[in-house]
Amino acid sequence: MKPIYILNGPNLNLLGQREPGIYGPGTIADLERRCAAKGKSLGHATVFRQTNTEGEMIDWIHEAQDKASGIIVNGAAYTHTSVALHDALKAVNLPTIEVHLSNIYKREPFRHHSYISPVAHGVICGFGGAGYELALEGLSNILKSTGKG
Ligand code: CA2
Repeated sequence: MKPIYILNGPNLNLLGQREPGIYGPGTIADLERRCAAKGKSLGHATVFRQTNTEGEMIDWIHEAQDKASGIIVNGAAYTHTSVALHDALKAVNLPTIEVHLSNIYKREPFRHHSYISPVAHGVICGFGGAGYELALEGLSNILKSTGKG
């Protein structure tokens, strides 16, 4: 079975260093470990990556087309700006769950629009790192119900 790709956008490498009130105390390495453990418990390998560049994120989505069973994506600020991210996710047509640590609808109005949501199966936000585990459960159920997991 192909792994689930978990792709994280800009500045998420700073988790645990600043703004713990918004994003929680955990680091990106903690998040990666949590995802690997949750994935394993559900029978899925995970590939966890973070980038500060839009093009790299798009290259990883293209790579996922052949190498992944599904995608969990926290596009970070690109969520609110990137038509390119929207187009890439639409093109690869893999089951995709959008995740945000914070509740983007409780924050500034510029965070209320997502270019990812229209091409995602579902969206989870406001649960901190637990949202990634919920996304893994949801994606695992989708893959099992479609005979791909
Ligand atoms: O809540 C989320 O997961 C976000 O995707 C995080 C993005 C933000 O632009 C989105 O609106 C919501 C920002 C990630 C920046 O992460 C930081 C972590 C620690 C310190 C500073 C930034």
